[in-house]
Amino acid sequence: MTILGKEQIEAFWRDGVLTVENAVTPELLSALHADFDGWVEESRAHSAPYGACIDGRPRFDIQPGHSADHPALRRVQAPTEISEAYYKAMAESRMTDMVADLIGPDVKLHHTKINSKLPGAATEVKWHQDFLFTPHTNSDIVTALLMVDDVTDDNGPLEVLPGSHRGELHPIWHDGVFTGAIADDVAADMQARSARCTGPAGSVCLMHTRLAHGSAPNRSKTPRTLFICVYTAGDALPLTPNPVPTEHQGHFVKGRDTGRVRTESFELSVPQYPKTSFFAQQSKSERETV
Ligand SMILES: O=C(O)CCC(=O)C(=O)O
Repeated sequence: MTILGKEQIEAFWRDGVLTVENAVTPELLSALHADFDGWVEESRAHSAPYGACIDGRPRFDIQPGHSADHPALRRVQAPTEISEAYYKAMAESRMTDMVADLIGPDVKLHHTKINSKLPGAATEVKWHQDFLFTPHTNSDIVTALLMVDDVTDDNGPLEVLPGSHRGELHPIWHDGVFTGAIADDVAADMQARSARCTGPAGSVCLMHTRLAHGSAPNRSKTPRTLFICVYTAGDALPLTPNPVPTEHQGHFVKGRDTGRVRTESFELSVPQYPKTSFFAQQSKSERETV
C-alpha cells in the first residue's frame, strides 16, 4: 500500500520533483513551528554563528546583518538531534512514507537541516545540484523539503528546472575555486525555464538529488522556513564526508540494511568540505582554491 499514487510516482521520476500537501499532521506542524520560533528568539542574543554540531561547527548559522531587533537565523544543522518534533517528522511521518514509495523499501537518513528566510533577510541559494555536494554510489536519493510556513511566490520559494535530474552534472568548481554554484550563464538559463515549488504549510517538495535548483531572497513580510531531510536508498553508500554530519546518519527509517551496495557510472569533482556552512561556501567568504 503506497501513499503516493502511480501518477505521482511517475511524475517524480519524469520531472525530478513532486509537491504533496499534508505531509505531517497539524499537531506535528504546530510543534515544528513552536520549536523553530524558540530558536529564532534565542538567536536574538547572538551576533555570530553559535552552538555545536557533532563535528564542532556551529549548529545555528546567521545571515550577515542579523541583529536582536531583526533576527536572520538562516540555518539550523541537524535539528533532529535537539527536537523530538523534528525527529518525528523525519522518521515517522507521511513524508517518510512518501520517500519510501519513491526509493524504498530500504531507506536511510543522510542529513537534516532547516533553511530559513525571515522577512527582510537577504538569504538566497545559488543554483546547484545536491548530488555534487553529497555524491553516493547511486543517485536514488531524495531531498525532502517540508514547508513549515506557507511558501508563496514572494517569500523565496524553491525554484527548480524540471527534468534536469536526467541531464548532466553541472560543475560547482570554477577555475580551481569551489563556488558551490553552477556557472552564472548556465544558471540564468535554468532560471528562465524554472518552476516554483509553493504550497501551504505542511506540504513537502520531494526533489531528486540531481535536480538543478536555487532560490531567491524573501521579498515578502512572511517567513519561509523549510525543514530539509536528505534520504538515500539503503544500497547507496556515501563517497565523501557528510557536509552536515549528524548522529542520525545511516539510521534506517524504512526497511533494513541488506549489506548490499549498488553503483551507477558518473564522474564529478570531489566537493570541498565546508569550514562553516553551505551559505558561507556559496558566498565569497569561504572560497578557497586547490
Ligand atoms: O532553502 C532553499 O531554498 C534551498 C534548499 C536547497 O538548495 C537544498 O536543500 O539543496
